[in-house]
Order: sequence, then C-alpha cells, then structure tokens
Amino acid sequence: MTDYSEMPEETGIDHSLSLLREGYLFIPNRRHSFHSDVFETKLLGKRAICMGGKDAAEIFYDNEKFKRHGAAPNRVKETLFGEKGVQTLDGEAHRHRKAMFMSLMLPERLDELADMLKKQWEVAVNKWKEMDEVVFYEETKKLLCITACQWAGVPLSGDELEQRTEELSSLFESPAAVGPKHWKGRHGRNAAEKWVGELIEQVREGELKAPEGMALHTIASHLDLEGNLLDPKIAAVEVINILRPIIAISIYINFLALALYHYPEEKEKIKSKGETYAEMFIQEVRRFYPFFPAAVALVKKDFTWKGYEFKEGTLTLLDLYGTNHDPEPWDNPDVFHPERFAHWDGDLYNFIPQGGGDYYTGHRCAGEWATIQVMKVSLDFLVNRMDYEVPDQDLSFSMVNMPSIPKSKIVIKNVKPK
Ligand code: HEM
Ligand code: MYR
Repeated sequence: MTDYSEMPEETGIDHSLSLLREGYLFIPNRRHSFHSDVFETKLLGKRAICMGGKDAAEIFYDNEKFKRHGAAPNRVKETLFGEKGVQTLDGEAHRHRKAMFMSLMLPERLDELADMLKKQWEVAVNKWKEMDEVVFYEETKKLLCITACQWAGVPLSGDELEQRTEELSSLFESPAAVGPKHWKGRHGRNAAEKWVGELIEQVREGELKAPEGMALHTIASHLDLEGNLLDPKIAAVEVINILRPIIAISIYINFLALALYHYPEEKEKIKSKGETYAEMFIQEVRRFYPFFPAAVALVKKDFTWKGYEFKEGTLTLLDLYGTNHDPEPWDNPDVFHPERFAHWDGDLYNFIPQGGGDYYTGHRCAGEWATIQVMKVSLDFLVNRMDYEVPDQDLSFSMVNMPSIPKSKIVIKNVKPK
C-alpha cells in the first residue's frame, strides 16, 4: 500500500491551447470540475501541476519546496520578465537582490511617488479638458510613464514619451498574446534594454547624474554577493522591473474607473466615508478584476502534500485570480463589495493579486505598496478632482485575454478639473 494518492489529472497530449482559450478561468474551471485545489495537466509539452487556494499558496511560497530558476516560459522571459532578473533568483542571491528592491519602497519614497503622480494628474486633467475624447487607458499609461521615470531618476524628454510608453507597455501587453502583438513585446524588450543599459553605463562613468536613493542610481551601484556591480544588461532588466510595472498600474486605474461607472453608488460612499473606505474600494478592485493570472515555479525537491506527490522539476502554476475568488473566505466572490475588506484578516495567502507570502524572503510583488499608493492618488482624482462623462461604448472586459483591459480602453468626454 502507498501513503499517497493519485493527483486528479487532465488527460490528453497538451493543454496549452486551452490555457490560451480559457485565460483567467483555465485553473478555476478545472479546480471546480475536479473538485480539487490541485490537479495535473500538460502545458508546453510537459507535465504541470496547477493549484489554488490559501493552503496551496502557502506551500507555493515555501522556499524549501519551490524554486524560480528555469520556471518562466520563454515567451514570458522574452517580454515581461527579461533574463536573470529578481524573478528568476533563489536562495541568498534572491534575498540580496530583493532587499535592494525593497530599499526603494521606504515610506518617504512612496510619499514622493504620490506627490510626483499628483502633479502629473493635474497636468493631464488640464490637457484632457481641451480634448474632444480621451482614451483613458492610453492617457494613463503616458501619465504613469512620466511619473515612473521621474521617480526612478530616469531622464525622459517630451519627444521620447510616446515611444518609451509604447515599448514599456508592450512588455506587459504581450506575454500571452500571439502574432504581431507578441512580437511587439519582444522588440519592446530589446529596445528598452538597450536604452536603459546605456543609461546604466552613463551613470557608472559619471556622464549622467542619477539622484541617490532613486532606482537608477541604486541599481547602477548595487553590488552582488561577491561584491561586483551587476552586468549592465541585468541592471537594465532590474530598472525595467521598476518602470514597466508602474505603467501597468494603468490597468488597475482603468478598473477603478470601470467600477465607479458600474457601481455609481460607490462614488458617493468614497466621498462621504473617507480614506478607510477608499482603501477598501481599492482592495476590492484588486481582488475582483482579473490581472496577473498565475505565478509559476518548479518543484525544488520531491515532497508529498495532502497525500499527493510533487516530483522535483515539475512546472507548477499558482492560481492568483481564482484564489481571490474562492468562496472561502470570499462570500459571494463574484459580487463587487468593498465592505468585505472591513472583516478581512490580512492573511498573507488568501488575497494574492500581486502574489503571497513575505516580501523579503519570497517573491511577493516588491511594488504592492507603491501600487496601492498610485491607486489612492488616482481614485482621489477620479472621484474628487475631476468631472467627466462616459459615452456609450463597449466597456466589456475579457476573461480570456491576459492582461484584460476594457474593450474600448475607456473613452471619456467633457473632462473638467474640480
Ligand atoms: C512580482 C503583480 C506592480 C515590482 C510580482 C508578482 C506579481 C506581481 C503577481 C509575482 C509574484 C510571484 O512570483 O510569486 C503585480 C501587479 C501589479 C504590480 C498586478 C500592478 C500593476 C508592481 C510595481 C512594481 C513591481 C508597481 C515596482 C515598482 C515587482 C517586482 C517583482 C514583482 C520587482 C519580483 C519580486 C520577486 O521576484 O521577488 N508582481 N505587480 N510590481 N513585482 Fe509586481
Ligand atoms: C508587471 O509588469 O510586472 C505587472 C503586471 C503584469 C501583468 C501581465 C499579465 C499577463 C501575464 C501573463 C503570463 C504570466 C505567467 C507568469
């Protein structure tokens, strides 16, 4: 007799196509139909384990059980992540690099980010009031690109803005796309690494003055565990790991605007109930809407969990979207209900839009606090500092395309500063 059981298994040669076809619901659909938080399938020609829920998240973030080196598929490394960045490191090397990222997230630096962003919002709203129609997604990406570069100490001239915004946003718009949209992301990565790599060299040679404490300076002068500067290409990957995701917050800002449109009573509550309610609204936007579908890792060494065998080297996906929609602890998970956060216990594994576990020892998103800060400033503008109209348009968002962005990219009109 064995002391382990067979993991529920999806039969067939390969299910990568179903993953592209079902998007955010690929793992939740199977967790539901197998009646199991863990199942086996085949992805990219290999056996893969998919899992979700709080308990699964807890083992996924156990550094003894899972590692990241070699886990990310090529199409993700060649667009979103780049090579040899913090996402691909394990053990001491990861802790050391991650500490550098977290040193950029001190409260006073996050306040500076908020101040810089407020100024850019003011400039943007004043520009939008002169425009017949504003494509909100495109405009918020530019506004965040200016802010991200300023906050990171990266010089950006007015004529470069469109090009750099396009390149950096192609990195998160393309990893799961096929055809020209995917290739745009690969070109975007080459162009962005060339641009930022040259800035790193200029900072090191003293030709460009980067302010201390800002990402460009910190990363250009960071020493690895052996006391060496990072290879300029890797340093560029890490600076891009700051710039790109700040621009990606535009997706959450679009979901803030969409939620205000679909649940107009929320606007009044945010106005009357103050900051605590605004924070709950932001958390609910991050829980409710689809964004980062799953995190990936490899089994580090054989282990058994809940009677199932996990074999060394097996590709494993953690269902981020589905975990945020589990009926336990999320009552009526598909209802938008910010008040639910008044009772949330702050658990590190049951609410994981940006990953779970510990920031310093694990791979949880280094920019989660920055994301919330940026969303707070943006929500304040949407609710209290501007009036605008939302004309008829297709505001649906896909549960298949990753990342999911409202179809019309949210067109707004008659923008007026308040
Ligand atoms: C990692 C989501 C914004 C920097 C991650 C992970 C997710 C995530 C799911 C991986 C967790 C894992 O592998 O277990 C998001 C989303 C964002 C966002 C949805 C909203 C736009 C940011 C921002 C920054 C940032 C604003 C920086 C300013 C990073 C870094 C990592 C990371 C450096 C790698 C951490 C590590 O491997 O240790 N993010 N993120 N992210 N994020 Fe974010
Ligand atoms: C970032 O730029 O790091 C933050 C947001 C990126 C979201 C990208 C969503 C689509 C990714 C699909 C593949 C992910 C598999 C690991």
